[in-house]
Amino acid sequence: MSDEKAMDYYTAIKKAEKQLHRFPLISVRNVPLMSLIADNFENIWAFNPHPSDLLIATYPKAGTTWTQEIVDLLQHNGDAEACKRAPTPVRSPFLEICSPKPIPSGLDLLKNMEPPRMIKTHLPFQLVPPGFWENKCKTIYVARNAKDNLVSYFHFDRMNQTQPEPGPWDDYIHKFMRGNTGWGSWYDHVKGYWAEREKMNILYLFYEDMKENPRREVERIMRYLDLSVSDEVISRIVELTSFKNMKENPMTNYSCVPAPVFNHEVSPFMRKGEVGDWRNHFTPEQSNIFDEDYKEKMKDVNIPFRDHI
Ligand code: PPS
Repeated sequence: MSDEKAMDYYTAIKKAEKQLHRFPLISVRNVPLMSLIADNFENIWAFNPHPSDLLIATYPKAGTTWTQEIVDLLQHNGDAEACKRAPTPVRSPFLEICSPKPIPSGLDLLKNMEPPRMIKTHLPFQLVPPGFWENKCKTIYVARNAKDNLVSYFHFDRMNQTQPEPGPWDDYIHKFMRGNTGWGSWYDHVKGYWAEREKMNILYLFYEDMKENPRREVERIMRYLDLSVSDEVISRIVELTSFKNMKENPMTNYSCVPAPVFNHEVSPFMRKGEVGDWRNHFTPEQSNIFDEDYKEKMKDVNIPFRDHI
């Protein structure tokens, strides 16, 4: 079953090969989105989730896949085989993603799934379809410190052949600071969900906390979802969702998305999975410029980000 589903997805991408290229970004309410998403935004906005659906929201590269796997395992009492029924983007559709046919869009996949569904989005808070808040859907937001998030996004934009070219590293830093990357400003994104977390009952997690103490964070997710699994199952989930295991697992490592979408030879989807890799990329001067700008942009909030643990 799982091989079949992975193969459907893989084959659809191969079939769409000629229509795939690096799509430009188009502004939707001042947020730059991949043109295919921008063109279909009305349908995305109109999506009406079921109250039992769960939303996993992140700025790109903040720990989405990791959280999706933890949630799926929690919902299946740590059953690794059950969670190998299909690759991540089939088990947990990406709400706004649109691709040339025959690749199914996020909405296509959702249409054929019964609630409760686990839905991924990178949309900033103000662009999330209002049905999620009207129906009081549970929402997990994962945030990652700006510098590591930027580094991960830079490598992803190199390997993802449907996103704009990242260009040289130094230019990319400025692009990120200006909010000129897909899904817009990291600063506005993390602040948008932070401001709404209490009112909308959003579980706001940090990638660094998950790295520091995965067990504690898996337990937090479990409580938020009103689930209860044994200590032994928690230990198993922590092990199954280690970076090493997820990198080797074909259902979580995005090998289901081949070139010409993801060119894993340029940079693997499961790249390093570390906190502090930014130190291997930023020069001291780039770091100072970034920090000055960061202070200014983040002066109105106190979100406890850590760029090392
Ligand atoms: S996406 O494309 O936005 O859905 O990507 P996303 O899953 O949010 O982020 C990918 C980064 O998360 C790392 N990752 C992990 N880190 C630690 N442990 C586990 N289990 C794990 N799974 C994925 C992945 O390696 C990317 O980060 P970088 O820094 O590029 O390695």
